[in-house]
Amino acid sequence: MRWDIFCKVVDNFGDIGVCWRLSRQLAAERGFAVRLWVDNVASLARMWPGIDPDAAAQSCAGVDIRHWADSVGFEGVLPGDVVIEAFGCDIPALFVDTMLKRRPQPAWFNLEYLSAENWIDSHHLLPSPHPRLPLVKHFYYPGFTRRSGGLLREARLFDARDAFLDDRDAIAAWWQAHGVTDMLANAASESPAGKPRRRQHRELRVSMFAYANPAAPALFDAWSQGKRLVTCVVPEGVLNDEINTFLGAGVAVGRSVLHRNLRIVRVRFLPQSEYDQLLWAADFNFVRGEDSFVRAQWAARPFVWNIYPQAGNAHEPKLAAFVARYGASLGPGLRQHVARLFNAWNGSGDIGSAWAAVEPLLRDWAAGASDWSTKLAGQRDLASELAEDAEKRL
Ligand code: TRH
Repeated sequence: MRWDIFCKVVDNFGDIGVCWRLSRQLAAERGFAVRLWVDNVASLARMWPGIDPDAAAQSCAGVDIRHWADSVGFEGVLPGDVVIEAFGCDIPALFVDTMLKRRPQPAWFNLEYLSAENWIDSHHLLPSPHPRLPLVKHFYYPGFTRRSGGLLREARLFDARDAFLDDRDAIAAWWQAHGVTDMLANAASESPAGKPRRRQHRELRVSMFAYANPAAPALFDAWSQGKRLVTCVVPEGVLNDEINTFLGAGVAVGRSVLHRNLRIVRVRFLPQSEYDQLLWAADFNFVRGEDSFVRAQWAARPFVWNIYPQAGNAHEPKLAAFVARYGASLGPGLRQHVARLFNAWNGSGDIGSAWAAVEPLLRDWAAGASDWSTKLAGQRDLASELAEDAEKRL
């Protein structure tokens, strides 16, 4: 099958992050010819090495990438068998006209944003007739239930994750390559008694990807005053103001700053596949938006989600729906503390005390996160569901 996937980068990296991941998977696992139209190739180039931000057309990872510039007229462009309009991005009128003439007509989907809310199930695959033309597109809702469109998950993802996690040398090399040195090993060997540190004083490694977040300096403060060393790895461009507020200065890429018991390490913005490795290697992940939020769940580690803030607090029911669904799979003693932490990180409640309450439970949470990941993987993945549904419509 030939696919056309259209993506407009509204802001941030999630729109193109999702479209790129879907495109790569359809090409690699199903052998489909995928043409990805994106209006901002530069943001794709930041998350995948070897992509030329200025090229009008190029091929990478088996995907035909096209710059969807205003000047692209779409005359003579033949639509594929399947057309994906990501996140309601409005595909070009001329392209839609050509879709009408094509036989069979392409299967046309609007790929929607992910939500854990219940209404997703009844809206998934609902038809949306074109206002002028005899063409129908269908809403495609990713989600956490079998009745939804599922979540993006590559066929070999868990194998890759587990192979990485089984290889201690690979993990150590990964940290080293990203400027995270083993401070506690040094500290133990230098200590006069020469004794290894007690277990509860072990270092905690955290990755942090978040929106501008007033809770961040307070959490940094709590960590810096805690008993155990926290290493917080923050990608380039993330939480600049918050780090400045806390330290009184920024941290340059490739550098780290130790403040009492908190070490902040600034890494470059990683390629998408390396970002997965960060999520796997860390003990705890802070993620945001849509794609990193899903990847943290496949990483099977405890995590906190910074939801994309929407006008009129429209994101609040979405956050509550996920917290309820996720919490239901964790033990009763844990779920209230996890909910408190999610809420505090999203602006409601005190982050320092929320962290203090959950920290002793991190082992239980790690076990719960692993169960959650396994349970979710029992659902079919989004690319497979989508491909199957498209085939039925052709
Ligand atoms: O960048 P985001 O905030 O994107 C958001 C969401 O999609 C949101 O729902 C949408 O409305 C808004 O954009 C417009 O967060 P998200 O979804 O996690 O996307 C980040 C992408 O960047 C994801 O594919 C992972 C990738 N990434 C890297 O490749 N390297 C990195 O170092 C980091 C931190 C992320």
